[in-house]
Amino acid sequence: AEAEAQARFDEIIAADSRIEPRDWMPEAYRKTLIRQIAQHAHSEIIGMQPEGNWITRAPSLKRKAILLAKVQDEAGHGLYLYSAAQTLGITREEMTQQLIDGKAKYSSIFNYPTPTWADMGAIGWLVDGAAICNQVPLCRASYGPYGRAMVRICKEESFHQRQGFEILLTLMRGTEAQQRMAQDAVNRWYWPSLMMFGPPDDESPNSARSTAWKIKRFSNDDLRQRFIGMLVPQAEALGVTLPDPELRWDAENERWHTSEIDWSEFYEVLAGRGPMNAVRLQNRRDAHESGAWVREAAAAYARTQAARSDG
Ligand code: FAQ
Repeated sequence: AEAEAQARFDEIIAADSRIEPRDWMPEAYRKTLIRQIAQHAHSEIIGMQPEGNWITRAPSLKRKAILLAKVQDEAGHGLYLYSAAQTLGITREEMTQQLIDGKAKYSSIFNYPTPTWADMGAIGWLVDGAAICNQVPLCRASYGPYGRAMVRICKEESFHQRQGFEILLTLMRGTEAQQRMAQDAVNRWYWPSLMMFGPPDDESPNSARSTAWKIKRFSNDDLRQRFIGMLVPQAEALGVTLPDPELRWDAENERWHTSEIDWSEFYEVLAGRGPMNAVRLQNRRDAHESGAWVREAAAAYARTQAARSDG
């Protein structure tokens, strides 16, 4: 029976069709999806902090309303993604516990500080830009609930990217000090945004299987290349410089030639030693503790409602 179920699974994958929660799936496929979707959800939730830092200090009412809406979208993405992971048999409580215990990964990018308003522009342009490059192909991921969640998330991410670009454009059309602030933010976020795509292909242990299962459609390095290709004309339009003196189109090999990415920095951040790891995790723990009464009240309300409808 197991062999038959495996054959059926293989057929669905080969036909580019979708695996749904009630379908049989190999345990390793289930585990890899739980890993990736939970990490993705955690990234959205932790990812609210760097920008949350500027909500009370946004330079105008309009900017504040836009930033609030964006950070709320991130919360929404986190919740969809936790729900998608739950269809695979893990609970929201387990995932939350793993995050606050420091046992779960989330994107390296959210462990960098946001000292200036221009960081809101750079995050929208670079971080959401990288997120879109990575996530558009995930709309076709073989697991139904994940792929479908990605469709709406990508639409919202493109609004996020435009608003970041527009913040930087406004600063670049402003005073010299504003232009310097924009360029400085781009300098700080550029390399970490390239690291969002994950380690180089020859150091990416999960890629081969995830590609065979049609969770991943492009390699980490291919998506990184595509992202650089998207940035170059946009940087020109903005009038900012991408902080890589070696960056050029290599026509012979049909790829962008770049300086070496500092992978030791990436692995340090993954090991919990990035500039903001400890702060991000502590804030998440504090928020979880101070929200305990809400969870208790909601559970008590659910119990009384259930008791009433029984009677
Ligand atoms: N940070 O073998 P691979 C957002 C880990 S966007 C931390 O290549 P895989 C929107 C990886 O987990 C950000 N860890 O792994 C937003 C693995 O460790 P494990 C979230 C990383 O899975 C914008 C190990 O390295 N997006 O939140 C990173 O095949 C603005 C080996 O790597 C997603 O999560 C990293 N950058 O490929 C929100 C997208 N890269 O698990 C707020 C979905 C790699 O074996 C504000 N995820 N690692 O212990 C993916 O597409 C994939 O998981 C990759 C990694 C491409 C990230």
